[in-house]
Amino acid sequence: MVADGGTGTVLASYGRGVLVQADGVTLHCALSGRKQRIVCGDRIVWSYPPAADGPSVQSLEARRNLIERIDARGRAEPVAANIDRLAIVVAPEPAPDWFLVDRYWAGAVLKDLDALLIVNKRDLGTQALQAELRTYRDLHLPCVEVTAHAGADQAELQGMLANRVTLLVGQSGVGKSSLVNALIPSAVALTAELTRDVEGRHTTTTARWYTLGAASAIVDAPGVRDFAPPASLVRAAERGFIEIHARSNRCRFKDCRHIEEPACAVRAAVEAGEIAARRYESYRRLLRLYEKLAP
Ligand SMILES: Nc1nc2c(ncn2[C@@H]2O[C@H](COP(=O)(O)OP(=O)(O)OP(=O)(O)O)[C@@H](O)[C@H]2O)c(=O)[nH]1
Ligand SMILES: [Mg+2]
Ligand SMILES: [Zn+2]
Repeated sequence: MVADGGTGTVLASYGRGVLVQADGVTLHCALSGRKQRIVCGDRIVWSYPPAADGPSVQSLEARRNLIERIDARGRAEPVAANIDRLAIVVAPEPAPDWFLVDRYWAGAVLKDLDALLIVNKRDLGTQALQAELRTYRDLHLPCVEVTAHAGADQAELQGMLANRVTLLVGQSGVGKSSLVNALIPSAVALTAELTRDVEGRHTTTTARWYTLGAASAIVDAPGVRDFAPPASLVRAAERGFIEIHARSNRCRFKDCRHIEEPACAVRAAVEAGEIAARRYESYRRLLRLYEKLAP
């Protein structure tokens, strides 16, 4: 007996419909009425309207948060909703883009999400990454080294992902979908081996929710290049860098951008080696990006 309505969680959102998990079953629901923008992680109310071909979404419950990325035209585009934590995935291969990692972390801080750095493909050797990992560990960003490949012990990662909804982000090819498959053997998330686009890469094209337990889930998002909060938050760049934000109240000017202002405590800290020069450069790049995008 199939229920004729209820609440559910959106596992994935396609152009014209959504995949919903409701009471242990998975349903395809059409979008009804006005154009609803529903994303992975949304909680919705669905029903079977009389005389309809199938179930449809009736309403959207209030979101705890909405994670957006910046699309190619600089506009915010929703990726997923109701997320607790951002897991930033890097690997020895492809070589990490640490500026992108900083940007993801800044995005998490600004959305009040916990953040976690997952170093995948440990089997390839992570020696070359240790200096940068040290920077993050010193800033108390949890870092865990794992491998998604068969037989690996995922207990530590599983423990870190428990009781939360975690969004996996990171460059294409670092192994986000492979991690999903390692953690949830029944998941069949599409990895580079299983599907390839015409250029032979970029396998995950839409965010997808995978339930891990009663209170935990992981969301596999496409390998996005820019994942940042909306452009209206120019001053936000600073808040996203915890060590820069912590020193900004010691700058002479309250609205110091830490670029060329005199008596800037942030630049002094960079010169003294208390703030990593590369993190400061990341901050400058993010600030420039926001200023370019700002209306
Ligand atoms: N050596 C090694 N290779 C891995 C590991 N995890 C994943 N890979 C390989 O890395 C490649 C990319 O993995 P995917 O899981 O598709 O990467 P993704 O991050 O989901 O990529 P996008 O969906 O494009 O964002 C595949 O060829 C995987 O087999 C690992 O732990 N070790
Ligand atoms: Mg993928
Ligand atoms: Zn300053």
